[in-house]
Amino acid sequence: MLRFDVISLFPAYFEPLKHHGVSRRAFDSAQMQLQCWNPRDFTTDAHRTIDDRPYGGGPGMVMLAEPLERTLDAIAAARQQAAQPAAPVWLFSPTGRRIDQKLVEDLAQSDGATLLCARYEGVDQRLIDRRVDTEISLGDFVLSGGEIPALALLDAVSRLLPGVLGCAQSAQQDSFSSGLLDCPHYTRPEVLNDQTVPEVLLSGDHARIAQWRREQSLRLTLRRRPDLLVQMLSTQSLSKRDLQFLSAMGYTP
Ligand code: 4F9
Repeated sequence: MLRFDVISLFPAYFEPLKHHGVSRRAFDSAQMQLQCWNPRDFTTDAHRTIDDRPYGGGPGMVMLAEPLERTLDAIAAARQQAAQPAAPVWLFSPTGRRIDQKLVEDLAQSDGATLLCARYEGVDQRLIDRRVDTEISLGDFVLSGGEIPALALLDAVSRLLPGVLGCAQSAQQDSFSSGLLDCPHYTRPEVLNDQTVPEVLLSGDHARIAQWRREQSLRLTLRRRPDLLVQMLSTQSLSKRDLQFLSAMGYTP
């Protein structure tokens, strides 16, 4: 069972995940469990303070280490009480390592994680040094907090759990699962305004269709994400036929 403990000042963000779409099925089938923890509940002063001004001056506020530390202690105790194994603590931060499909796949095979969603300018570094195992990022942009990256990660994990997607194959055919970008898709009608469906997809020739899709994926990856091709070359994940196609496209590794 995948257990996630999410630390957030805005637990309401996480409710929709349990009630809608693909992720809902992961909760309904009890493959995934999510508990939210509000650090404000672990403050000790009358104002329930969770942040303060940064030492050294400058704009913004910094989240206090102590309420977060008590929250993390409560989570560790709750896991232990439920006889669930300890899990790593991840902090969402633009300075973290980029989240990719490999990280999502590994997480889906694990016991879960504690996800720390920070607000304001950040978290007291001493809390990070003591209690955070990994900092992870959704990309090179700044958000107002870690809630949305946490939702993205939880959604990505939920759809990999057995039976959660309508069709088990669809997860394997997505972008990145093969190391390449996904190919284009078409459905009815056969002619839309003046746009037709590629003839090969109507041919019923499954080998030709598979080859066309592979070539489309290679072409798109070459154009938009050549870095992914470099990665596939280094892991020898491209077939001789792939390499022939790419070199016909003018690609020289
Ligand atoms: C976290 C941005 C992860 C991108 C957290 C402000 C963040 C973020 N990926 N931005 N707080």
